[in-house]
Amino acid sequence: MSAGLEQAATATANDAVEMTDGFHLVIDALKLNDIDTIFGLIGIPITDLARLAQSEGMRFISFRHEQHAGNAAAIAGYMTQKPGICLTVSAPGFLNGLTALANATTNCFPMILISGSSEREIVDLQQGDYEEMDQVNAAKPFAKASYRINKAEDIGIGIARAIRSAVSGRPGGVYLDLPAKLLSQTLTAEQGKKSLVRVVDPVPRQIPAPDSVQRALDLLKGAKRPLILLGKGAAYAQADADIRAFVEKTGIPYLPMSMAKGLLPDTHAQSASACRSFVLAEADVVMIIGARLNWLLSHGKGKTWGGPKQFIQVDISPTEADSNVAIAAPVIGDIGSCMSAMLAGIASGFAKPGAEWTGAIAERREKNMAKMAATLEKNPSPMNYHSALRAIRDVLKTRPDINLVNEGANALDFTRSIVDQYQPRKRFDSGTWGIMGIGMGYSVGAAVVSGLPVVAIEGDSAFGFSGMELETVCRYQLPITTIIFNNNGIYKGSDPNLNPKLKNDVAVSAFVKGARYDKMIEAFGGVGYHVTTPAELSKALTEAIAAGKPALINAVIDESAGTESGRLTNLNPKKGATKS
Ligand code: ADP
Ligand code: TZD
Ligand code: MG
Repeated sequence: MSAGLEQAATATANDAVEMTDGFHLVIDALKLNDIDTIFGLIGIPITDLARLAQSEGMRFISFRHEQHAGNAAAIAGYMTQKPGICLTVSAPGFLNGLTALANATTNCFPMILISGSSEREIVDLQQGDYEEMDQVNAAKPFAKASYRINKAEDIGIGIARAIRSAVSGRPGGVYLDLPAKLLSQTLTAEQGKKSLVRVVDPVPRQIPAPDSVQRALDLLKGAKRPLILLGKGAAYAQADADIRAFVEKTGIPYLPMSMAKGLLPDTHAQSASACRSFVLAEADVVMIIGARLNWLLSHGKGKTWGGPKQFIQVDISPTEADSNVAIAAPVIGDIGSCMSAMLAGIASGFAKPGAEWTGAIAERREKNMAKMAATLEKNPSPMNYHSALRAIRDVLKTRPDINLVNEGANALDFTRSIVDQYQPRKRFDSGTWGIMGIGMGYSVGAAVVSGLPVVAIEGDSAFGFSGMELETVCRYQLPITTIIFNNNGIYKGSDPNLNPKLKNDVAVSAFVKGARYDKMIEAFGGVGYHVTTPAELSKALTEAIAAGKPALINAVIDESAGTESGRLTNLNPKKGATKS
């Protein structure tokens, strides 16, 4: 070839237009919006998407079941105010992730479930494609929004729309459908770059109306027995300093909902947790910040709430007010803006509640705490929830930065009331649904996002829902210590089989006796402990946290120590007159 021809050929090659495709655009769009981690499980048609994410510098945390990847994404969203991303395959993978999406929506956690989907024209004519399902419509009732992107040039705007939907206003779960064909569509790199969108101000402040703030303050100022109720919305809002300042400047006693524990340290002098029933029944004005009057608060009425009272509700959702009972003073806006307006409103002074109210609370609090301390000091054999949790509480006191994941029935209720939290957004539990199965997903999400240790306190039943993710924990060498409260079953392991003719069957609540969950983690190279006393538990937990490696402590608990449904006995329907 002559020198001239050679030059011409090179010029043509250089002129060849640089191309991009759907795979790259999805990753570029996520990265452009500062999303650096995907939780998921690969397969057709998203395997290469996951590979590309990893090779392009994102973290792809690969799970054994999509529900747990989804739960990890949801808790990441709660911790960071950025949507957690879960990536799954079509139909069954999508459905496995959908429980987590619904749970995120129910708990107001921002997440995006992204699933690959099969050929539209085959799915819509129901011609039996591989993993065929109309995922966009299936997701709708369970999500805040459900979208499909059909054209590569819409990937930028589609992802922007999903992000904004997940995090703005009341946060929740968003479904985003990516048909297989979309991923291989091509665009010129230049067109692609131009199509990407960086979301400006994804969580815009929503300033409360000044008259709503004044109305709330007037009500609060006139109260004789005021109470502040902090929910996980308050923890999510990351307005920690203003919330604390407001509580302390007003001197009003407060109650944290379970995931709001630690927003102010549980040891705070104004915490009324130790006399919850008393303050709920006796308060005359209750200011709710980022909590809903749902079943967890007896819907704001009935015996729990005692005499007549008036409510102030601080929330981002205008329709939350009056959802269960009349709200005298709704303050609608983001909690950061609301609390700074409320603080400004009391800058010139606030008369703290009288000694009659605070004194009565202090008296009950001391009495209940002394009673609890006496119960906790006992050392029954076998261990019960109290003695085991005393040991755990004392170890965790030395590491207030540790993330605590908690699920079960008795294992949940006792941990919530016995283990103190000292920092905000460190407690993640069964939440609004009372769901079992969040354990390992939340643990992985919390460990990955925070880079800090996680201790998961799990009922043996609760653990079973996500137990296979121990392999994930070990694979990524995450500093997660899982403690199993092993009472051989759901609520109790001691119930009898009600039909002795079925000799090999046990009670509906019972599991294999003396199961060695510690050996499960050993199968994946983690460290297992089997403990039967508080001293052994304390030693194992201290050692496991210090090692910063995957560990599981099988803590043997008296199989008859629990109560049916933990503290929710009243929610069990009663058997009718028919003989069972
Ligand atoms: P808990 O279970 O702790 O009682 P809920 O999940 O029931 O809490 O309630 C959380 C509430 O917080 C929801 O009503 C939600 O709209 C609200 N919320 C969430 N984020 C914010 C925010 N940034 N500003 C104001 N309200 C918020
Ligand atoms: N399935 C799902 C997804 N969520 C649920 N809440 C339940 C079933 C019902 N359930 C509870 O509400 S608690 C619980 C179940 C099965 C387990 C309780 O047993 P545990 O805890 O071993 O986890 P304790 O310490 O034995 O009470
Ligand atoms: Mg159990």
